[in-house]
Amino acid sequence: GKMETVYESSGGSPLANSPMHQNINPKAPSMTEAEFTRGKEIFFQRCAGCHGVLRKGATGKPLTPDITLERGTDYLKVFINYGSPAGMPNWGTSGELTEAEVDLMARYVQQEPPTPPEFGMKEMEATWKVLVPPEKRPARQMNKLNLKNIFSVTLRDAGKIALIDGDTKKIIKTIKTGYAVHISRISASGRYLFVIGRDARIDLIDLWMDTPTTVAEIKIGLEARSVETSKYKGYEDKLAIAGAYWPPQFVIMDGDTLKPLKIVSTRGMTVDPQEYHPEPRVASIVASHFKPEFLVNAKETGKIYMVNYSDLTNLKMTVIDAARFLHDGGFDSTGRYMMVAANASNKIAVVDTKEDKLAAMVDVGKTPHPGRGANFIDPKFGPVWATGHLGDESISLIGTDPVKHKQNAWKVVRTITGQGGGSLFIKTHPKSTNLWVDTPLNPDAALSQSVAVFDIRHLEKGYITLPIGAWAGLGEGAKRIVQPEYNAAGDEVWFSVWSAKDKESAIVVVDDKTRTLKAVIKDPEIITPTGKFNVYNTQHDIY
Ligand code: DHE
Repeated sequence: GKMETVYESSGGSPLANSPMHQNINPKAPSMTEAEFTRGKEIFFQRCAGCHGVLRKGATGKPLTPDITLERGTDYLKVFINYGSPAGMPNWGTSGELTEAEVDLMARYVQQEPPTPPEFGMKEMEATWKVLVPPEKRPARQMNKLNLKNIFSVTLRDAGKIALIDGDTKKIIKTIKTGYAVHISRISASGRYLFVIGRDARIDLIDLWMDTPTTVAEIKIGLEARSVETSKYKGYEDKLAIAGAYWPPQFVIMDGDTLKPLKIVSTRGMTVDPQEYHPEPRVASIVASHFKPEFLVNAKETGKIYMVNYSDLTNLKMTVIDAARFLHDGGFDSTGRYMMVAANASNKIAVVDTKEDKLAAMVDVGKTPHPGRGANFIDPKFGPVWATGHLGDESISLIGTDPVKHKQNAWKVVRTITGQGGGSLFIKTHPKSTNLWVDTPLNPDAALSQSVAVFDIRHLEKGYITLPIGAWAGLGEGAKRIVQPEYNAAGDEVWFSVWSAKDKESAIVVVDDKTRTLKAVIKDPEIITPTGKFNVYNTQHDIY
């Protein structure tokens, strides 16, 4: 239970403060208005990530009143207090919730779930700002920065990103963004940086200005995690897309102004059983290199939308049935196949972006969490894409070459053992022979504060661990090591040392060849660093 505790409680939800209709179920135990408000706040901060805003269930079980009323207050209190081996955190005994809060939440989940408001074109347009119009922007790069090797670093709890010069390891600038930034993506040309906050605010940053500057901004919903830009030939930098958790929808925008053009709802039927779902949240999005298409993963329905953006009026979408609870993923080394984790189904879905169809569903370990995954050549099995897991210590290597290694394609050809469960991200680089696997959510601090590294030429030899947390030389604190990311040259790998907001954090840079410490980046501005996105690698989907 502890792993998920950290994962889901790592920050507040913007939905907690949104106005909502309160519909008190007469059969449910009574609550005052103030208690209901507090319950709503705790639910959106701690519970909605797994159970969904409408409590229809996702990674966690459904918690609608038809179920919870039958269980009753006492049963629910025990469950909330102690958690379960299936992954429900022990909110009470871990000290995250007080006894009174446990009691309050047991009563709250027996009420009808309040529905947050919708967010359509009118609301988006009201938040949309073009701060520097395209005609006032430079026609060429005005600064002397080596743009290729800049890292956009999420400063999660500061609501900012830091642009760090990968050559000098100096902070170029920190930029105010949305609340609890989730990811950054780079336009096809490498000029525009898109940053999305958990509050669904997108900041568009122009890296060509004298100093990189936010040139446009919009909010596309109330909660979101993903943003991407058009990468197909002829559409470079033309369009952007963002996916929302609430309302469940995605929006296509102009790539240089963020003007919202087209909103598509993901509400509809699940793949299996085929039943209506009111809240299919948009998880990861990638841009096809083979067609003018975005691939949009809808978590709760298990559907993958291949959205053709060449004609927004006569929108064409190929809808692929994968499996439920799609979350994160990336491309194989050729860029043709998209690999995405259906995490609660313990599967990886493989989509052929040239043929627009499902190539395979591959069974892997418990709760795969690849980030964008890692591509390399297995000495025995040929090209593979790998994922680690939240739920176990295994790393699954899937064959990705249906031409020269047909017998291995879309099969787990090898399973290697990492240092433990609670892994979020795995990484290598075409120029490297190292495979890095983090374990930031492992309950054992010795594991969450270090990283495992395999030699991909000798996978059977197992891994060694590097004490990245200790190398950072920080004081007390969580010091979770999260998300390896390479520099443009592929000879350095960067790790976030993620501590609490009021504790010192750092970025540790390791020399990839010697696996030794190269630099520690510390600064009072480096607060809760999590994701790091190297411009060149993100632009070209290199991982
Ligand atoms: Fe993430 C990627 C959702 C918790 C750091 N995260 C993603 C993506 C999704 C997602 C849908 C894929 C985006 C894409 O590729 O288009 N993350 C969620 C959640 O719903 C969840 C479980 C809980 C929540 O409420 O947010 C969650 N994520 C976390 C964390 O706790 C992390 C470690 C710290 C944080 O910022 O909150 C975290 N997520 C990241 C990072 C990526 C990411 C660094 C991008 C990795 C990459 O290499 O591409």
